Amino acid sequence: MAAAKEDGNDTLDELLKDKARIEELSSDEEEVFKRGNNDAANVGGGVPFPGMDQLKPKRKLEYLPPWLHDASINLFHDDLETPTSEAQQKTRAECLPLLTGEDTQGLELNIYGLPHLRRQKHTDFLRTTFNKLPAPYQVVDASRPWLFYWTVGGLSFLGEDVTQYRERLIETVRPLQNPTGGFGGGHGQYSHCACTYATVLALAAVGGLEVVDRKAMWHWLGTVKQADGGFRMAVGAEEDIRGAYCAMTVITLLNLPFELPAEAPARKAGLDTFTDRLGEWVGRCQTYEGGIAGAPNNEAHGAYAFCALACLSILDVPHKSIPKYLDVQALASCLASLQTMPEGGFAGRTNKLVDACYSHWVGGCWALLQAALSGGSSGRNSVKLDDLWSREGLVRYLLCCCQQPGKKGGMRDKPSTRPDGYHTCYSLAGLSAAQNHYSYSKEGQAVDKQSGRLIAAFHWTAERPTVGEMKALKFDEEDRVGFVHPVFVLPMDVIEATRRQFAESRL
Ligand code: FPP
Ligand code: K
Ligand code: ZN
Repeated sequence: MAAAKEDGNDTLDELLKDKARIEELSSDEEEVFKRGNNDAANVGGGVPFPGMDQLKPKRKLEYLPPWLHDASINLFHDDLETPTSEAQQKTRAECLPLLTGEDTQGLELNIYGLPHLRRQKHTDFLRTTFNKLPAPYQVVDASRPWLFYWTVGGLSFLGEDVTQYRERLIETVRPLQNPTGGFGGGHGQYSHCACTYATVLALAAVGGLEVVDRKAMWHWLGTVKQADGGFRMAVGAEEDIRGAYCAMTVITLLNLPFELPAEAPARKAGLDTFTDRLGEWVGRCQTYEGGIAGAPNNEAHGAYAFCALACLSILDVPHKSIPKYLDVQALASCLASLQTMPEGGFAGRTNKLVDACYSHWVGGCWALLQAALSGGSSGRNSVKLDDLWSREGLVRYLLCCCQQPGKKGGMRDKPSTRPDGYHTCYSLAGLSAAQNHYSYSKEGQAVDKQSGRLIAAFHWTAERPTVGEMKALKFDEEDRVGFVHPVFVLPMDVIEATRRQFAESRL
């Protein structure tokens, strides 16, 4: 290949003259390329982005994906200016120099010019989220278990041993557990599905689940199950899809009976189990856009798509439950449209901005959809969902735009925001989804015949990328995040240990 100059400082014009390179491009790419040079405004869609024409990629052109070859082109520019379009242009402007290498932020780069994963810095950052927190964190006082999960989850994705936090975490969450079952966000607070989910995951990560009162948990979950099949977040609180996913996760990981307790109010409406009418209720959350809303008739949001797909993947084997209750094609096309250009990450909803946390909430959906469409056949070659989204785009967004440079580390929503535990945890989970392959085993069963446990979600396998795939996505083995369970969002080995821990447990 007629490569760009070795010093990597070629201007865009010099690179454009590289005829040999242009000849290697597909005709579409070539079209975009030429538009940049000629009368861009006359060609449908491609208009130069104001202020961006000065941008000079420092990285070799061959290492830039086609959509970044000419950063002055804005393929999706619309002349109508609104607060939404202004916010998008601002985001585009803050991301482009980091994506192209115009601004490397002083990060250490790999041979493709992409930043390495700052493993040690992110580890150090996550550890500080276990220290005394600054005053603004007061607003998350009722979400303390989330802070525990994001920290130990994120650390474990980075390959850290988090069992050192076992005793401390057990003693911290003990007062959050209510004698009537479940965990609240703080001492004296009502039990809540999200806090309970986060506590159970954090405890699983450190190997401390024996502190959970399983019997009380089962009774409490019976009080939030609704007659229409869904779950409330707490007694008397809103019913939404987070509740369904959180409750089903807790039931499965702790091996609680899936029959409802005798006193559960939903029994009066004729329900017998936690799973009754659940799939139908999840199906009602799918909207006209194809995406999933938090509850029937609400706006679709990518984060709820993950909750729906993961919940259905607990209910039954994904190739049965997902197509049974959802229009998979419509959902896949809706989620594909959430990957933003030119940033490469995902937005949470139509016409909103890219945000690193959706790397997990949306990026994590692909493995579940893949399993839904693969009909129980494992492996990467069955149905090619990879054609619907760009792993390369997501990896580049996370490594270039979302790593906090300098001393601090941690990962952030987008360059203009500050890193936090939530975005660090879910950026790493999303990076793992983009870098690795997850598939559902052919032999997957919904229910264990002997114990009656819901085991559909325990049949996932993970595979590392090949050397060729890592080259194509332009990251090195040292930048690879470990295997994150596609349904429970903890390391795969933690989920296997949890499955085994409760395999023989009865109430
Ligand atoms: C909008 O916020 C965000 C939502 C409506 C939903 C967020 C839900 C989650 C992140 C997942 C919860 C899952 C569990 C398991 C508890 P916004 O308007 O600030 O963001 P946006 O502009 O990106 O939509
Ligand atoms: K957001
Ligand atoms: Zn976010």
